[in-house]
Amino acid sequence: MSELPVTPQSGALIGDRWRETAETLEVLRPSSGQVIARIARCSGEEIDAAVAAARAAFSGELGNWSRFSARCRGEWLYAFADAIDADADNLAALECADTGKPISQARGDIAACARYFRFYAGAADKLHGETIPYESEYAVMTLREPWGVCAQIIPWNYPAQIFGRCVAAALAAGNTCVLKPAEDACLSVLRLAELAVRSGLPEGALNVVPGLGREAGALLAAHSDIDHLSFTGSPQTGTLVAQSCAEHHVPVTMELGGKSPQLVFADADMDAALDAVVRGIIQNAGQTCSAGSRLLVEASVYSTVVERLQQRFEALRCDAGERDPDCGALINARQRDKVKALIDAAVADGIEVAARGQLAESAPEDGCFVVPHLLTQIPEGHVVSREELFGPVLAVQSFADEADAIRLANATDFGLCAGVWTRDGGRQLRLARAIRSGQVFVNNYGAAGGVELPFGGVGRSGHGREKGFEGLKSYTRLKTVAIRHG
Ligand code: TXE
Repeated sequence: MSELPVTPQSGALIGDRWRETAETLEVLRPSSGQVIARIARCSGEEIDAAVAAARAAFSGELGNWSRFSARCRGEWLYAFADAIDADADNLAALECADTGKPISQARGDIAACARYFRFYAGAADKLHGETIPYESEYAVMTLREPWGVCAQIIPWNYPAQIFGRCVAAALAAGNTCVLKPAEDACLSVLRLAELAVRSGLPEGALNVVPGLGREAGALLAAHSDIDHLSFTGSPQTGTLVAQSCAEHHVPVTMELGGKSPQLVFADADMDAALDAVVRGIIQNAGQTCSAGSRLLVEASVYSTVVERLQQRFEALRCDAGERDPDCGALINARQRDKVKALIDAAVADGIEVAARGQLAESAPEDGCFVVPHLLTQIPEGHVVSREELFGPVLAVQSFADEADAIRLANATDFGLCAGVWTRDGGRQLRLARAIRSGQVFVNNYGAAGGVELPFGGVGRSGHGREKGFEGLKSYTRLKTVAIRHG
């Protein structure tokens, strides 16, 4: 297996320095289990220092970030996007080795990261308040102000993309950041932070504190000197983080995953729908918060759809990400064992494995692979149709009519995305309104990737919006100013 193209930083970025920690953590390549790097294991000392550096940079005591106008911030973000593009090969190779995802998907993630920086670069000087008509002797306006120090706790499934989503928006709005990447995959984030410093980001504007969730993550969430926290991860950890933030009345944005349905009606463009259904569950080996992990099919076309999907699933191959397979490895042995156990439990409950993909002959022996599974005969309310498995496992159910389709689509506590496949315009609108989720995609399931599109959930999928212009607004607070001029 190829070595890493560049050596990632093994410390924490605090101010403009990389600080080594007393202890470090091993980083494993998911496709082989081999150790590929060591990263910092931050403790209270580093978290305090990082928050202090971000605070000093925000208040103007450190660096000159606080003196940058919105236009200057945008200019820096544009320059940084160019630096990401120039280093795209290294970044993609790190992302592929660290997460196990196919190299073409890793390249797409790095391109998306650069797009976040360009989108928010252009948006930085277009964020403004409003004037509000009031009594004649008053002038009333709203101001959009940065929160201050923004903490960001991000997961391992899309490290570079989520870095772009959170950091670009927060910096564009004038905040400073302390980011805790996931211990399971953070090499691209460390490289991006290194490039940010080299691109002239003022000292303290971005601080990166790798470490364990229960140590570095918990300490950051409980810190009394952060002004906002954005979390992406599991609902369980999200609850703990939100509870810590509530202690200091710190506002939070929570992006907590999903159990998103794709609804296929008999009148759909079947080729397009089934292509998107397969892509929607195998992308990143199903470890995607917006994965279309439930397929709801109109009863009259159910058998045909299952048959056509069987052929597609059987043709899928898993291998090391560097070989650019259909499906890469899962992030670690824990996730692999969890997904396998859920499949075994489903089979024990009478659920049928209608088709499965295969491991390529070249796949390394000790990799964390789970081949794609197509599950049918699912009893209503079964865990595989309610809970996030976070693996390449598609649960198929049938529905009788539109009302039944809506009932099944909403039969989960999650509400992140939904795909609706029908040519009937009235039905498109009715379903878009009736489905309880943050995003509904009609006759596509790819638009979720657009950095311009606001993204976030309802219910157990979380709250608040990232991406798009809404994402920029969520990194500001609104102040009302009323001037009585007589
Ligand atoms: O997530 P965690 P895990 C879901 C997915 C997956 C499950 C478990 O279903 O199977 O979560 O994955 C940090 N205080 N998603 O255990 O724990 C941690 O270091 C503060 C969905 O990896 O939520 C990492 O940086 N922080 C998801 C981040 O939280 C803590 C993406 C996410 O880890 C912490 C990932 C604590 N006590 C998993 N404990 C999505 N929405 O896309 C951990 N962390």
